[in-house]
Amino acid sequence: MYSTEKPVVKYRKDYQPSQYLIKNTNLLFQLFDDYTLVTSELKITRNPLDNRETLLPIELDGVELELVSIHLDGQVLDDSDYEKRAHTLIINKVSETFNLTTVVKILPHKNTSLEGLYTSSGKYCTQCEAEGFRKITFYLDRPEVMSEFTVRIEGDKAKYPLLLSNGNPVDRGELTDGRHFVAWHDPFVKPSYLFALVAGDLDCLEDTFTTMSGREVKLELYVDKGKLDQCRFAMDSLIASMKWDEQEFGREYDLDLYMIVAVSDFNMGAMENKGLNIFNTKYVLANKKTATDADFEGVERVIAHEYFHNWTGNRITCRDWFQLSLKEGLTVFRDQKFSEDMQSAAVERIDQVKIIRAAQFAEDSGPMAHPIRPDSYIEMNNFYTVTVYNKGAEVIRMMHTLLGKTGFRKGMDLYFDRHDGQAVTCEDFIKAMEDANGKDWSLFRNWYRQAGTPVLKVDLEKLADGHFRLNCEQSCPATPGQEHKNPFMLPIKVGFLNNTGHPVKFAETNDAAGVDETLLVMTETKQSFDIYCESDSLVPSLLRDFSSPVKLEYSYTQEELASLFAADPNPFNRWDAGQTLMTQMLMSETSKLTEDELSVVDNAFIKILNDEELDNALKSLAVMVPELNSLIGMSDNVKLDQLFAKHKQLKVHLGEKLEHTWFSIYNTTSGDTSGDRWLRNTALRYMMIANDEQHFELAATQQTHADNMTDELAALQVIANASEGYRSEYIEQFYQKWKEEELVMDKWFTAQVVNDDEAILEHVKALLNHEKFSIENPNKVRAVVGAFVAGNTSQFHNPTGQGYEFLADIIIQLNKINPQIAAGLAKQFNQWRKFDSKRQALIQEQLVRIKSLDNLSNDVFEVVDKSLQ
Ligand code: 0A1
Ligand code: ZN
Repeated sequence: MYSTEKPVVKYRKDYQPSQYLIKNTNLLFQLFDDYTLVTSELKITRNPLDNRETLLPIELDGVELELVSIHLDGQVLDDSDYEKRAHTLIINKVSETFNLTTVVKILPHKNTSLEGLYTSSGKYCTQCEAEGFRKITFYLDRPEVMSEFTVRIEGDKAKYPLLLSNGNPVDRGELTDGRHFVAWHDPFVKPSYLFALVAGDLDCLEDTFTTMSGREVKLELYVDKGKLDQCRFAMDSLIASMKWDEQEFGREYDLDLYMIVAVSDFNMGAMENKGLNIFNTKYVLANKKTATDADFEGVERVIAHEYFHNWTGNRITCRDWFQLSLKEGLTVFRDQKFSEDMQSAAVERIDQVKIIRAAQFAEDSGPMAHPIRPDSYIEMNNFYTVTVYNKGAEVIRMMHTLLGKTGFRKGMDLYFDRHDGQAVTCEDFIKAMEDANGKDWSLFRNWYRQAGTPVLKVDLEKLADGHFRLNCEQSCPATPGQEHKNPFMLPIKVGFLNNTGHPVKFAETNDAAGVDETLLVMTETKQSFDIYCESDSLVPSLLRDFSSPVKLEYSYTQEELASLFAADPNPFNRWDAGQTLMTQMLMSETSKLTEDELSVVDNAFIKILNDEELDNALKSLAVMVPELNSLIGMSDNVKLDQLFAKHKQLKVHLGEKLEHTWFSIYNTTSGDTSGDRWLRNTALRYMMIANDEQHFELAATQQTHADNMTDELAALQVIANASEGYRSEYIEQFYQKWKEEELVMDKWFTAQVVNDDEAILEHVKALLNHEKFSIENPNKVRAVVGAFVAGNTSQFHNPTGQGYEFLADIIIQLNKINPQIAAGLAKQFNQWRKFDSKRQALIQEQLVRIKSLDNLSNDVFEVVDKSLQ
């Protein structure tokens, strides 16, 4: 919740080890209707790493706690022996080891921040990362303080038959007044952010997994009553993840029990609490009828992500929060690799890169730009970012690319051997990779130190027949607090096509045997690489698979891009060539696309669509016009009105020009696989753009008769986007069918807010009053507000500024209810300096309005303050 404490900036350079550690944590939770009592007994000792001369007063973190009693080594403490401040409890005189017992009263029912202990549809649950544990009890709430936890939960047996915490259940029994208790012990030491508690009445899907050493692990998946038919896929994904981590990294699960609980009210995707993951329902519940193919992929990915954290995050955790990418970048990389193995690797890679370009490049060029290992923060929750997570994963991927699979595995093995059971730093990880492979990666560390997206400029020079040279130059723009940048180590994967558009073999020295592809490693600002190839001219296929997270500049002609799009053997680069081709046209200075430009694209699309070798998922990706967010994210200066007009022009042209092709794809593609459904629905989208009245019936029939949510929703989306007419009938039909399924309602809301219509904002506002909407539920806020702001780019940026005012109103409202979600939305303003002066003034006005609020949370303050600097 927001507080009256002044925002304080914390710096990485100020890190000092905690003077005290907590060896044992013994907690008692007494759940009552209106409040909860938390009794905590802590065995505290001096940290052996501490080298300060004197023992300082111990300062425990605690926020919004009502202190009921406090004992030090069994003695009641006098008021003069301690001082309770807004966020801390300071005990003046303590010794090298002591026991501290506190009792506090907390109000989970009133906790709308969804941090600490709160309630969600009748059950209790917790979210402690990053600093939520301090809302539960007084504690040294920092990740390097790792403790052995014992937890006893007492509550009403009828309302809360299930009482869960981390580790293994060790005792249970009846109490008076219809109450009961369960006690838990977690044999693995852990930081407070991994603590979890759940109390409720839930259904459970059970299964087992036999580990590679033959131990049987019980798997339990808890969901709200009546949802068991939406759990099987999540369970199968968990089993697949457990197997994969054994095969790929030799990592076995350690406890005898693995529990997952799904809750409707959750700020993020999920949380990796030891042995008791808590998930947003969105990443658990899925069956064919209620979830789209994309939802299934999301479930599989997030289940895997949280499971992989058991080793990369829990067994080895972060020393301090500046090191967050140590666990997040690495775990995202692991979940990406898993998804690449489960799905199509190229499709997965394209999805990952789209996130980097649309969201991470934007963050990297805005006021909140930070290195993957940030140097400072006010509110840690603001740093669960695409930079720390996704760019962090790109940095790990570069290590993998440089070392190869075997070298990377060696590094991982050494990292686990050295640091199991410890709280460590990013530096420790790099060191393990270096030591295991005999490398010196001094330069590579710049990826951890420097913010900003490097620009890689390349040209190809022909020196003589058969002899070419790739000239590369890298630079990186200034970011807040970092004027000058040093060069990065850039792995650049390349291949070549010849002038007839065929892949060719080449060599890096005159006498070497030809290869299809090579990895160039750039370590300086400017560097050249010789290429030998018997061809008159070459088209380079650069940065294959996006081998470094940079912006590539190469002056390709449209013909060269079209030939890469038609024939690059690297599927990622093939897709990328199409995107670059369209991006160049859309971002050029002209106010309209020319007939020539349009026909280059439609011809290229025809070739792709007729390519019998290419699978339908890749085809669908290839024929998607780059998203507006991605175009905005990649550039520093955007003429929005011109961009919107050209973007629309291109889509309408492709719809109309290829209308027969889309129609025939729609009619001849079966809907049996996710790739088929994707392509068929892409065709439907283009057909509706071309002529929504003519094809309306088709969409309506699809919505009515679909036997899966992918098709049903795709139809609803195009219908909701069509011009008036019957639109409302089908929106209503969908509502009546699905109004009891919360997650489907989220889709229903979103489908309605991405309409290009000028009047849409009024409709968005009306949806906020819909009975299925709740401002306290983050999924609903994301479904309506988030989807409008991020998904309806043209109307959010409507020149009247009403979109901006609307967003500011919501941020102001959420600032009190859920600051973390409010701050996340406030980041949507961060791009403002890229736009025209009129829009800049309108956004600035809203930022100033937010900043002048009384009781502004630290979360929102940090975002708007940085944005205005
Ligand atoms: N560690 C989780 C994500 C997470 C982070 C913060 C949260 O609340 C502030 C909640 C969840 C993960 O990476 O999945
Ligand atoms: Zn994570």
